[in-house]
Amino acid sequence: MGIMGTRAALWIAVALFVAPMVLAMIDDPVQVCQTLQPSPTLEPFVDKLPKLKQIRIDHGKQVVLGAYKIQQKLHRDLPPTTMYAYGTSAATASVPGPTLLATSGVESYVRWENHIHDEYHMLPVDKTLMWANPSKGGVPIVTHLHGAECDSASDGYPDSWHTAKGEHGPTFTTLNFTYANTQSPAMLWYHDHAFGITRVNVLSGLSGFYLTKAHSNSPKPSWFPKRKQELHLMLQDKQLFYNGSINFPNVGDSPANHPQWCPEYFGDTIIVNGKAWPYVHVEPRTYRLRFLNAANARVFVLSLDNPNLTFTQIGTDGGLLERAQSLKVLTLAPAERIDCLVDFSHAAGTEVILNNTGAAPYPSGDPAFSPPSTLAVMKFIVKKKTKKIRDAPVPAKLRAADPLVNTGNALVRQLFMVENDDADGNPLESLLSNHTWHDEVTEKPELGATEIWEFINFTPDAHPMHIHLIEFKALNQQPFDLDKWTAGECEIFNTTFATPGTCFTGEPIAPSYNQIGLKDTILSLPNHVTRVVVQWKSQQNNGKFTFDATAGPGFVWHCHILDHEDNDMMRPIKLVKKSR
Ligand SMILES: *[C@@H]1O[C@H](CO)[C@@H](O)[C@H](O)[C@H]1NC(C)=O
Ligand SMILES: *[C@@H]1O[C@H](CO)[C@@H](O)[C@H](O)[C@H]1NC(C)=O
Ligand SMILES: *[C@@H]1O[C@H](CO)[C@@H](O)[C@H](O)[C@H]1NC(C)=O
Ligand SMILES: *[C@@H]1O[C@H](CO)[C@@H](O)[C@H](O)[C@H]1NC(C)=O
Ligand SMILES: *[C@@H]1O[C@H](CO)[C@@H](O)[C@H](O)[C@H]1NC(C)=O
Ligand SMILES: *[C@@H]1O[C@H](CO)[C@@H](O)[C@H](O)[C@H]1NC(C)=O
Ligand SMILES: [Cu+2]
Repeated sequence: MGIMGTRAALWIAVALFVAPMVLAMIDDPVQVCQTLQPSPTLEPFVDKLPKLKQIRIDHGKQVVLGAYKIQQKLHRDLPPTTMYAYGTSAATASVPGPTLLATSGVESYVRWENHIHDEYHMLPVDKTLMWANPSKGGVPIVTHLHGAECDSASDGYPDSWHTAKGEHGPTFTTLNFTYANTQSPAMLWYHDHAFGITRVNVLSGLSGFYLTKAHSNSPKPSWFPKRKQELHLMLQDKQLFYNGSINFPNVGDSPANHPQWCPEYFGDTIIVNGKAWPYVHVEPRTYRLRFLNAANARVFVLSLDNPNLTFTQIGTDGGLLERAQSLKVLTLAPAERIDCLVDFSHAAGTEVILNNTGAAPYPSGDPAFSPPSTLAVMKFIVKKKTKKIRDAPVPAKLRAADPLVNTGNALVRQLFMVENDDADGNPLESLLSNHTWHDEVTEKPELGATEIWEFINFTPDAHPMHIHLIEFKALNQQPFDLDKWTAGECEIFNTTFATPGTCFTGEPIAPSYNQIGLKDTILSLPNHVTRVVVQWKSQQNNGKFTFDATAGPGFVWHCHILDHEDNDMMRPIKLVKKSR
């Protein structure tokens, strides 16, 4: 894998010679996994960063949102792109969908409707994978609020999908979702989670931001930048046809087994809030940048091309960090969020590019998936300094430290990741602990229990592991010798570093800078065991969920590389009542 196909090379050659006619060119209908025809060459930084619509949902009344088929211009020089999008009507639906504004501790009610009337999905759907497969056709969807504490009927369980024709999956009960909002104030996001087609539904546009702000009885810290200086940035990558359509492979790596499925989808065009490489004007002062990686598979490693600027990270998936950390790069895997401050006064009157140097796949990297176009994300145009603006300094301590968790009696779950190949060595599937989605439920935590989950990564790729319902915290990570383990020369299960015959090559080490804080998604590196502490309780109400978390179809844990999740790298979770 990895060498560019001759077809792709030819297209580059053609594109170079007839650049002015680029948009009149004809697209190749056959798109092979990993050798997609390059997108048209587009000038970066010509589109303004779109302002996202906001909808308050903290007033106790139900808000109705639908999924619609829309046309959206992703770039000045590109014809409109057909997308699936969330909104309150077909006319107002957009990618990203509207930003939903909730308040911590205040329930909100959203009815999620499906108004996509296509008989077939606009992107290729591989019917050999596990998938919703509605008998009457249509595009199944079910919306998941990523990072939320909510009952399982409102969690977007994959089998709770529904189509515009009213057909639905076996665990479907309602379109009317209730969000408890008992998670800490944080930036969550909603996105489709339909069984086996999440990768094509999210790539088509079905995602949006969901902000939970602190309740008014816990005032906003004075050092928070004002609303006007807060940007929500959804990062994605797409491959596009000359006619503007999304290019998703229709010939897979192992076509005899999976005609269309590819192990990871990487696009050469970077999209922020629905525009390719946008720009934004900023004042020479401190901004709060809240990043979300909503890509299928690409890990972004972000940096600013002005050495005077530093990211001050203040939060992650589940809310504020205990202490801020100063960083020159941010590593952001699919579904992760980073909340940070950047003081643009140190770059007044200049233009600053937000770069990406993340290897794709991460961390090994194949240059074919990181063409020069993927090195830039967006541009900040910083105004000249006219008057002195004094932004409040960030305190060293952002919030009270979390109480220490006693893991003495914690149940330890040893969970491992494998990638299986076909006879020719082409990727076939990715599994969790050797189980497929349909195997019996093995993760049945007791309500209120504290557990240690060990993600043992036997693959060459990093996997962003996501657990629904709760936020967890990284405990440590520990390197091991994969070659020795693969050769059967050592043991990893139930061993410690001190055990003779162990595969570990070192003591447990501290979590990486991108693993700290309250997380719902954590990048589990190859050749490492990543240990996290999971507490099956609410972040409010003394740990008691405001709903019965043991009721309904349950929850899931999975890899957030969407192409993995759709091909069996997802498992059910069924909470059970405390046994005594
Ligand atoms: C765009 O081009 C692709 C590739 O040829 C084709 O499959 C698709 O139908 C076209 N889309 C539109 C809207 O014309
Ligand atoms: C769901 O919401 C719709 C629209 O508000 C309402 O008509 C319907 O009765 C609700 N269904 C249930 C089961 O609450
Ligand atoms: C960095 O800051 C220094 C001091 O304010 C300034 O002289 C220099 O031009 C800045 N560099 C850039 C690249 O903006
Ligand atoms: C950042 O992006 C710009 C614009 O594409 C590019 O010229 C520059 O080389 C990139 N820098 C890095 C470190 O990738
Ligand atoms: C060792 O670990 C495996 C995998 O988690 C588990 O099934 C088994 O029960 C463990 N054995 C012992 C002796 O703890
Ligand atoms: C997973 O299953 C494969 C095929 O059945 C087997 O060869 C392998 O040993 C299993 N891996 C583990 C860690 O149990
Ligand atoms: Cu994965």
